[in-house]
Amino acid sequence: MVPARHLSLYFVMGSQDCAPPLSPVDVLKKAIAGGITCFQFRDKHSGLTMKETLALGRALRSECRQHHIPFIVNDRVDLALLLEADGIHVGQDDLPVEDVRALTGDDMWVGVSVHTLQEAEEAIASGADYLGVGPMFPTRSKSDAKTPLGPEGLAALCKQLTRPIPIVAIGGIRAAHVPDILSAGADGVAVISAIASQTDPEAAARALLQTVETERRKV
Ligand code: 3NM
Repeated sequence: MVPARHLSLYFVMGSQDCAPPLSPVDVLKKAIAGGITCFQFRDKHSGLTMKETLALGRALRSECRQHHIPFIVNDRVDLALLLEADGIHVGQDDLPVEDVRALTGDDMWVGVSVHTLQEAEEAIASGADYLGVGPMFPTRSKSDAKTPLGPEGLAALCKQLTRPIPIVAIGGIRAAHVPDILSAGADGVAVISAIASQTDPEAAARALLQTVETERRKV
């Protein structure tokens, strides 16, 4: 299992999420300065070649290593291995958790995206280390996002889970949503645009983290 504290402010990003003048490395540096607790490299439909993706991954990985931020790779076991990632995150249409583990061994965390209670139970049974539950709200960062669950849907899912597991909520999340999401049962929030699309990603990350920490004391 992933220690829940790493999920407090989970930043997801790839080159498709950043706009000039800031490069993905610039954005990550600022997000780290603002206090993110985990980073997921998710380069999708960005137009980068595999070689370029690997080079970018290496640069981002190096930033995370320098600052002791867990580095997770989205979908791709090959990239996760090459980048010596701390974890890999898979969706419902990606490799099953057991097959990911057969390739990565037991040391790499495996996170799974789920949208329903059944998917969550299956992911737990297959040995997932944490769940990403979403989308919470409408999002422009994922073209095939499902119907938003809202904090109510998340609360219902968390309440019915038969075994506990660290949970991070994702999808359209802004600082104002954090109280409802944490009281619904999530350990933290995962965001793309609430940090990557902001003119000041560092300030955006800092404000999000502060809200998570303030709410955590109340829950
Ligand atoms: N996964 P933003 S929603 C990567 O529902 C991702 O599983 C989702 O981006 C899911 O914070 C999403 O900009 C996009 O809304 C999150």
